[in-house]
Order: sequence, then C-alpha cells, then structure tokens
Amino acid sequence: MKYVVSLIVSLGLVSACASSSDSPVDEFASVDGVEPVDEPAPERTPDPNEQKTEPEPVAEPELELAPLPELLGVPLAEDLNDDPKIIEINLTAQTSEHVFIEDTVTPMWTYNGQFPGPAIQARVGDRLIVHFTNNLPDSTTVHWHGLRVPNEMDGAPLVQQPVQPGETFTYDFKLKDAGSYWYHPHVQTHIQVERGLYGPIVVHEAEPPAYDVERIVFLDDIRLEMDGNRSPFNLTHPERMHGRYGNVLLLNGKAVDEGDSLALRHGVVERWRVMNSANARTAQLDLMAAEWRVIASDGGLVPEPFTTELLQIAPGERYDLEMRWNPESAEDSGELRYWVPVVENEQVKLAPIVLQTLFSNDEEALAAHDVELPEVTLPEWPVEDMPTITIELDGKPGFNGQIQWMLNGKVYGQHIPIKVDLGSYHTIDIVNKQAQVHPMHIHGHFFQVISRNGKPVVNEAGFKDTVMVGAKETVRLSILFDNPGQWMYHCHILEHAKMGMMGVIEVY
Ligand SMILES: [Cu+2]
Repeated sequence: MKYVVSLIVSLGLVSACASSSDSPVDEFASVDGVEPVDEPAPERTPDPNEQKTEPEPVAEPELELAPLPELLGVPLAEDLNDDPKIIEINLTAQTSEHVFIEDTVTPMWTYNGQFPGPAIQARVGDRLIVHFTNNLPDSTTVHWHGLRVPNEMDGAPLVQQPVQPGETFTYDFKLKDAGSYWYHPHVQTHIQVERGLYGPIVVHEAEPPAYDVERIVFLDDIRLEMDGNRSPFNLTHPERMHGRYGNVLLLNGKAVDEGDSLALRHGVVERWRVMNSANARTAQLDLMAAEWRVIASDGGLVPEPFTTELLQIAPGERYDLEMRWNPESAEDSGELRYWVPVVENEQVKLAPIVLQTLFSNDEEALAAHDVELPEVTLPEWPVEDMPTITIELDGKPGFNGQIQWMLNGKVYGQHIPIKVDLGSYHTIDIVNKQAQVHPMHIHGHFFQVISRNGKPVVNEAGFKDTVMVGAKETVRLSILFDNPGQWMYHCHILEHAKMGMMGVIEVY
C-alpha cells in the first residue's frame, strides 16, 4: 500500500494545476447570480403503490436460457426470485467504513455495505425489482444511468419524491437493452456519489458472446486527507471550475497500488466492462498491454468494433473491451496504464500510473480462438429532416463571483423545459462556449453522435447516453424521443451539474 501515498502526492499536483487560473471564465466580471441549486421536488408525485391496469401479457414461447457468464470484479447482488426472468434484490443505502490508506479508516455511504455497490446482473428483457431502503441520515434516490426506464422509475427528484431516512421505495421495471450501466443517487449527487454510492448493472444479450471471462472495471477517484478522512465538500474554486478531482485513483473500489497485478490464462479472450464513476476525472486508458478492441459503448454492442491505443472514458460513460491475452512468451507481462496530468517544470504533462500488471498464470494455455459477435445494425434515423435543438454550454460568475454553469444562458430551475413530441426525431447541437469539457448525459433515451465541429465522427457509432463535449466544440447528436415523461439532461461533472448545468426535456 506504500504506493498509495506517493499517488496522493503526484495526483495532488493535478489539483494544483486545476486551481491555476488558466480559464477564460475566470476573467468575467462578477454579476449577481444564484447559489448552488437543489433539485426541486416534483409537482406531481407518482404513487409507487398505485395499481396499474396493464393488459395480461401474451405468453411467450419458453426458450432454453444459456447460463449467464461469470462476472468478476464486483460481487453480485443476491437474486431473491426463483423466476429466471425476474431479478429481485434488496438494496440498502447505509453508512459504513472502508480502508483506502493503511492504518486509516474512511467513513463511507454504500449500498449493502459494499463499495462499489453490488453488481446487478440480468438478461435483456428481464424484469428488475429493487426493494430500496434508505438508512442514510439524508434523503436519496436511485437513478439507473443509461437504462430506458419508465419516467417514474428514473430516480430524478423531478419525478420522484426523495426517499427519506428510514423509508423505502420499490423500483420495478423491464430491462429493455443489453449493455453496461450503473446506478447512483440523483440527490446531492456530487456528494452522495463521492461518498461511495454507486454500483454496476450488466444486462447481457439474449445470447451473450462466449467470452472466457467477463470483468467489471469501475474507475473512480476519491479525495482523501492523509488521516483517511474524505476532504470536505466545500465546493472550492477549482472544484466549481473543473469538478472535484480525487487524489487517490480507485479500481473497483480499491486504491490503485502500482504493485497490483492480474494473472491471466494464456490465450484467454475476456470482456471487460469499463465504467467511469468519477465526479470529474476523465479516464485515459492506455490499451497497449494486451490485444484490445472496443466492442460496446454506453448502449450495447457497436456495429464496428475498433482498436485504439488510448481510450478516453468521461464520467458517466462506459465501454466494453475485448481483451486477448496472447503474449509471445509465458514470461511476458504488460502494464495496463491510466494517464493522469502532472505538472513538470511548470508544464502540465500526462504521466502513466500502472493500474495493473498483467501476466500469465501457470494454467495450460488455451488454444487460439475467436469470439463471435452478433451483427449489430443501428436504425437509420432521418437526420436530414429532423428539427434541431441547440444547447449552449457556458459558464459565468454568479453570486460572490463564483462560477455558474449554464445551459442556454440559464441555471437549473430558471429554464422553461424543452418540449418535444413523443415519437419525434431531433438533432441536438451541443455548443461548448468555453474551454472546460462537459460530458453531457440525457436520461431515459439513447442518442447517436453524428459529428464534431461539423466533421463526421470516427469510432463513435453506437447508442450513447453520455457524450464528451470538448473545449469550444460543437457536437451534433441525433435522437428519437420515444420515452414519455420529464427527463433530466445535464453535465456529468457532478459539480458542474450542482452549479446549474442541468435542464429538463418534456416528451409527451
Ligand atoms: Cu460540465
């Protein structure tokens, strides 16, 4: 664990760099504004116990279900339901403790006492029932990031009264899309996620590609004092500007230790489901240690898997990687590296931290084999004929000169919702006026990324729910609004969302 302390020191340089006033918005004159926004309670509260009259479902022919792949990385939630098509779990938000730095204890908020929260594993088309209990001192909700759930199950305070301490709520919905997703609160999100409230959801394809091993790789960071306590949540100037950067990198809830290693069977072909739950830090993974290709993004398998040497995963995004461990010699090892900015000679540079050293175990090598992926065809949406919604991302000093992050010139609570017809197609131009990047997330829907600064995108085909919008960049999306309700859209740098960068789209 000795490496952790040196990581704290080196990552500390990042926040030093983040606090330098290199940003154009720093120079704006101070104007009056509003304080950090709390999400208002819903105007109409769906009653969770309300009886819904739904037609009796027509019985589907019974299919022989292949067993689900074994999932490593994060322990599974216990499924309480014998029906193979219903996943029913208990999920309790509670206080607990965790050791990140030797001889220190960090107070945490977790689901079921686990960090990350238990993995929810299901098959596309399954029904998920979550009996949620809030044993925290604060109110909370559970948002199912990326899942196209019914509006009243979305966990945004816009559509659900937050669950008060000691109270319960049952989430119940169908898992419509295979892919890698995650769950987290949507109340005081920047605090509650940083305290430890998040967990993975894996929805397998009807016939999952036959990978030898599947792993969850949850990337995060946490900001700790040397005594193990979490640094206070006081929205410092750098946190407001860039989001809260941690000084300890986390991999599946454990402090990254550059001495960690992962033994792999020679010849193995694995599926790694990589997710980024950091408040602000974009993960930059160096895909050099093995043979890799990207096979899925937020909303499932992509039409054309691709290789890349550096994979950027913004907060909220997910990518599935195929990892083929096939070194020439059994003695060969490889380093899976994560690039972080450090300051060297007053210059900001990227430097690698070793997440894990990969090496061969002593099992007999597997014969060379390929894993067949199903053909994926994305729907062709009539982009040319779609009306365009423009969303400008901007930042200006507000109250006491503190930065406010805005959508179309307004902070959350000041907007008139964007209203669209159910079943309508739109293009969305997200126009970033500033140098700070913003991973923008839309609830309840998938979109496709069409272009960046007018140029067609490369290696971005696939369904997405979160898209990185670079410095001064314009990103064009296409979207089908097919899920009725009131949906949040916001920056997934959680401090930016807190400082106003959230809005509402009404689909009716
Ligand atoms: Cu942002």
